[in-house]
Amino acid sequence: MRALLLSLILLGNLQSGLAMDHGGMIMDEKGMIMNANTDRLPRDCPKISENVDITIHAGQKHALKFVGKMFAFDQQEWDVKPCAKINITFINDDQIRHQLMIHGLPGYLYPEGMFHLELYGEGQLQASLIMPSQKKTYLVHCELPQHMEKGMKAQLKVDGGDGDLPSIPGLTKPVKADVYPVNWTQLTWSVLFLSALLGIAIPFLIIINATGINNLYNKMLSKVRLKQ
Ligand SMILES: [Cu+2]
Repeated sequence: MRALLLSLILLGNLQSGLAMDHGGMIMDEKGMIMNANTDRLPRDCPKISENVDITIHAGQKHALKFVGKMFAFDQQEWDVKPCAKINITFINDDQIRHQLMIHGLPGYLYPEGMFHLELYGEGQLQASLIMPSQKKTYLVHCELPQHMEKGMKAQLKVDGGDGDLPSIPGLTKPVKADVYPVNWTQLTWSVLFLSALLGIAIPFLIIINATGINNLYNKMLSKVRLKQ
């Protein structure tokens, strides 16, 4: 019984310490890699044209430069040659979960046309993929709820791409821009009127007071001079 218990504990420890491979998916306690491809060539590629090392950071601090955004990658666009092998180092700078997903890849190499990296918190992982030769723009994003909408969206171009995707922070305009309408009530009109009134009155009051103080100072000065 004790031996059985020991072997169960040992097996549990082994499993938690090792990455598990489920088909195209490799996962451990820190993250997941799905559909990585280091050597299978796309049908339209006779050979790998170039090896590109790309480091991609994900996190809230990378969104600070974009107004109204909360999450972002540190870069929003990459351009590679047809049939390039991309070696990605994905770094999550946040304590929360982030993904790096590339969509629109050929399904015979990447099931559901997708390459997917995921980190459950701060950390990093590495994986490669080989791009087809077609001149195309691929969507790169984090699919967690509201992460793409809040800025975690980018594009990967092969051979200059076949256009730009909308709503890439700092790069392209949204299809439908956000609008923030004001609900004009009596209260908002009153606040606006009062603010305008104060804006006009305060500089006048400062000028009048400054003249008054100046006059008083001059009077005192002349009295002192007279006494002398
Ligand atoms: Cu995310």
